[in-house]
Amino acid sequence: MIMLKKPRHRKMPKKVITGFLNSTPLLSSPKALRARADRDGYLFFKGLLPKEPLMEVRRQILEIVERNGWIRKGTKLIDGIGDLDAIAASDRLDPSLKYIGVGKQAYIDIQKLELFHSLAHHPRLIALYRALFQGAVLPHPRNIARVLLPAPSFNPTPPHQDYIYIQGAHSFWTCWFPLGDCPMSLGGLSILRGSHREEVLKVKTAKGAGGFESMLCDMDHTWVQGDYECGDIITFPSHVVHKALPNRKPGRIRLSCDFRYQPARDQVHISSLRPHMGGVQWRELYRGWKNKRLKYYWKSKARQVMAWDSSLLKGSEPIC
Ligand SMILES: O=C(O)CCC(=O)C(=O)O
Ligand SMILES: [Fe+2]
Repeated sequence: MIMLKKPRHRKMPKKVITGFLNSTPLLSSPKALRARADRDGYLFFKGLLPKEPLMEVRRQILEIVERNGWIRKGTKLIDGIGDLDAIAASDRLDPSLKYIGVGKQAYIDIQKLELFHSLAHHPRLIALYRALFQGAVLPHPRNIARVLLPAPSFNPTPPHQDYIYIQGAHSFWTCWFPLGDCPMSLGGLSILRGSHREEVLKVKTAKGAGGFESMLCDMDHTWVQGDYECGDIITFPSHVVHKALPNRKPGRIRLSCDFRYQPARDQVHISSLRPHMGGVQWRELYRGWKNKRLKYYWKSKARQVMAWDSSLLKGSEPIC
């Protein structure tokens, strides 16, 4: 009789804790802040950003969503409640909904919002990264807005490291925050604590933003998840594994920003200096902006590199 070899089920991180450790009390002590980042691989700040501009960006984005017919009639715009039938119909026509949450043209309209991009330059964020990098900060101009309509084809972002998508320097950090309150049930970001010490991990193809999932074999780290209120941010270095929780609120749209920052002294890949998702040039996005300092600020700061390791984005056979 032939004995079939049993597949080895190797351990995947299973431990989960709820509640992010608030690092706000350490803001005045850069050394302690860096020590905590070094220990945990993430920093969460309660109420770092003022709510007003975040809620205004939320409103401006939802206006675009409404113009596309995706808001349920008779609901308050600011609540962000989707028209499920209209969304499902668009979903069949425009594959962008699966990847970026909204249709391509709607996303370009969102990318044109000056206030959205201005958030990345908030003095509190710049001061935070200056303290972490101990030097000048380059905010990447390729800012990402996620407007996750409850489309049938939509899947939550799988566990991944941002380095594979951004490259350039390993020293960049991601900053994620919701536009509005984001309880766990709406699908906020969850972090694999301690994964900042991992190398760049192998990936396999997966559903959800990015299209690849990190293979987390034999890892003993703990997932940290929690509720976010408008104004809270979470930030982490480029090797940290993170994922989105599923959105369990029927019809609710999850809105969030993700921005990237790196020491200005390090190199940056050219793709980080282009508008997110392409299809448009900065010249067009910048049209009508009032604050000149938000436009092309990166040109004089960024040390560009071209090298891109495409092997990091090749799905391998699952090995665990
Ligand atoms: O918001 C999400 O679902 C994913 C965000 C993310 O992966 C990031 O901020 O790097
Ligand atoms: Fe990410």
